[in-house]
Amino acid sequence: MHELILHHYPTSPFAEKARLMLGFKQLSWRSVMIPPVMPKPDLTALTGGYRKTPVLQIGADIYCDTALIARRLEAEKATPALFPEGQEFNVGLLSQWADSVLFQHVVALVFQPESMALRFAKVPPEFAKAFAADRSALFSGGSATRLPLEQAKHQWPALMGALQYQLRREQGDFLFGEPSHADFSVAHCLWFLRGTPVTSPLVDDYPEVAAWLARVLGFGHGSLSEMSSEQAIAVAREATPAALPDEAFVDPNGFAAGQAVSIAAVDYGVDPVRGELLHAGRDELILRREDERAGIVHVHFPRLGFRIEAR
Ligand SMILES: N[C@@H](CCC(=O)N[C@@H](CS)C(=O)NCC(=O)O)C(=O)O
Repeated sequence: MHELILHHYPTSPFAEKARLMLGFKQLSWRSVMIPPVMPKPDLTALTGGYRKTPVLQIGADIYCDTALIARRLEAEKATPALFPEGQEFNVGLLSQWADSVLFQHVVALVFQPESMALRFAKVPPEFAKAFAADRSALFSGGSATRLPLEQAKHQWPALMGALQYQLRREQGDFLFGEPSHADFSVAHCLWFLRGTPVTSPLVDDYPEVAAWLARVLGFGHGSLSEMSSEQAIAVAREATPAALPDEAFVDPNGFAAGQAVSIAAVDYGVDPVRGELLHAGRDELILRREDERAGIVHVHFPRLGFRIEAR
């Protein structure tokens, strides 16, 4: 059995979502620190070009995007469930809304000048400059657009009001009563806002939401120990990728198993990953690639939000 290895950095909200899901399931994992900006040569040796944070590695299998990481953690340890029975559709929809719509609002709010001045108060000015250039490159070529700050501020009461209303009505302490992937998808966005006193009132002014957030953050991060990025690459090189899922290959656009393709996110961070398409299941795509440092790896992507192109 291979260890769970999370490639991440402390201030990443999507990484916080993954860390909290690991904590919720009380899993043990290895923590590999990655740079918050490009280049990330040790990460892309594993992913083949995907640069977003976080990435989960299990031996020679590399999982991109927290929507897929959530499913992989569920397969690793079924209980407590991230997708409670009967709530799978609601949980999936709310998570998708949080990771796109809610997150887009949060990015506009966090990146406002007063909040960034505090966030970057202790970093060298060169880093702040490199960070701004990196994030503008991150958004180039994708479908995601930046929400203007005024619009994000204007819409915020409607988003938080809806959350507050849902929490008041639900029997239980979480968005759908019992905890689910949806709680972690909303929580990481609000955790990000808590980063400075400029944006924290956007959460703390809503008492039911703040109390719920404390419960979600209370799951913690599970038990972790550090690993270097070189060690993680060695783990991949020495491992054999897991057997493919026992599920029909479905591709409505006519891509076939074994075809040379590239797979990329659609919204932002659209760097393509090239390889051989091994699997196209209902929710997951798997690409085989060979890397001179990491050896043969299988890179896994969610179907939703990613596209396949012929090479
Ligand atoms: N849909 C992705 C979004 C991940 C994402 O946007 N992560 C941010 C950090 S929170 C990122 O990659 N920023 C650029 C970087 O870390 O290089 C997921 O669910 O994992």
